[in-house]
Amino acid sequence: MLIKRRKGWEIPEHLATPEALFLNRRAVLSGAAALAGAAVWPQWAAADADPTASLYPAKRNETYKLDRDITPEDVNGKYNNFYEFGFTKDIYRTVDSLKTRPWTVAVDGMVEDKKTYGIDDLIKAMPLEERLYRHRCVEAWGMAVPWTGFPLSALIAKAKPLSSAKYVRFETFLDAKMAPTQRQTWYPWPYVEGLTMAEAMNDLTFMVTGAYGKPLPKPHGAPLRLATPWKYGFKSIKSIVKITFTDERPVSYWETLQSSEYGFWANVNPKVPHPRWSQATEEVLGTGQRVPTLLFNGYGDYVADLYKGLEGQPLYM
Ligand SMILES: Nc1nc2c(c(=O)[nH]1)N[C@H]1C(S)=C(S)[C@@H](COP(=O)(O)O)O[C@H]1N2
Ligand SMILES: [Mo]
Repeated sequence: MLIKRRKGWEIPEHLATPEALFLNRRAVLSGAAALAGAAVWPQWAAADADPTASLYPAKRNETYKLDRDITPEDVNGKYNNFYEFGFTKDIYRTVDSLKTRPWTVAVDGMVEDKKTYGIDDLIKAMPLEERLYRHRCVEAWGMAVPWTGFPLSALIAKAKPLSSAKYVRFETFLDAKMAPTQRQTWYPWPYVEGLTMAEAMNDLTFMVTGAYGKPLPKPHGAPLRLATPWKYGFKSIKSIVKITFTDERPVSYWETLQSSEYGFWANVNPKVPHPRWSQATEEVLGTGQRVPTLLFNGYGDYVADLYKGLEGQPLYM
C-alpha cells in the first residue's frame, strides 16, 4: 500500500504525539516554527470545561497502522461535515454553540441494562486508547486521524443486548437552539445512523471521545462520535445522545433524504461509483494529492467476513 506523496509538508509523528511531549519538543523550536504549528490552541478546538481532560492523551493501540501521514490537526478541524451547524465545510465558525456539558447518552431498546450515562461517567468507565484511523468521505476525500476512544463492544458488554437485538441505532442531539440548521424542519433531524450487531461488535468499531491527544473538538462531533473507518464517512455519526438496540434496520438521515444515493451499508469500494461521481480515487485532505481508494478503505482484513453471504445486498452504497 505504497502511496506517493509530497515530502516535507508535515511530519506525521509530531502530529500524533501526545501534546505534552509535543509542546516540550516545540519549546526548542524557533519562534517562527512554533507559530506556524499548533502551539497556540486553535479557536475551533476550544472545548467546554471537561472533567475527563486529564485522561488524554491515552496510550496508543499500535494494531492500527496508517498508509499515509496523519492529517494536520488544523486542516482537519477546519474542513468538516456537520450539517447541524451549516452546509459548508467551515462549520468551525458556527459550532461553538454546541454545548457539550452537561451531556447524557441513553442506552436503550433490547438490552438487559438500559441506562442513561452522564458523558463523564461513561468516558471514565471505558478503556480509552488512541487509534490511528483513515476516514473516507463519500465525497471522495480522505483523511487520517489519531482518535481516542473505546471499542463499541465494551459498551455493548455493559448493556447486555437481548438475542432479539439485530441492529444498533445511533442518534445525534436535537436542539435547534444549539444547531442553527435544525430550525430547517424540512430536513429529517435528528441525524441517525445504524449498524448490524455484527458490525457493532467488530474490533474496528470505535466510539470516539478525543482526537490528537485531547478531548474531541466540537467540529469533529464532541463529546461522543462513531468511527467506522471501512465505511463512508457519513456513517460516523457525531454528537451522539442515544444508542438503541433494535430488531428493525435503522433508516439513516441520509437514507431518508436520498435513498438512491446513500444506503444502509455504505462500505467503501473504489469500483462502485456514487450515482454522480467516481469513487476510484480520493483527495488526501491537506495535500492536494489524489490516491487510489481501497476496498473497505483498506480494512478488508478486519471486516470482509462480515459480508459473506450478503453479496446480493447493495453493500457499497
Ligand atoms: N451528526 C452528524 N454526524 C455526521 C455528519 C453530520 O453532518 N452530522 N457528517 C458526516 C460526514 S458526511 C462525515 S465525512 C464525517 C466528517 O467527520 P469530521 O468532520 O470529523 O471529518 O462526519 C459524519 N457524521
Ligand atoms: Mo462525508
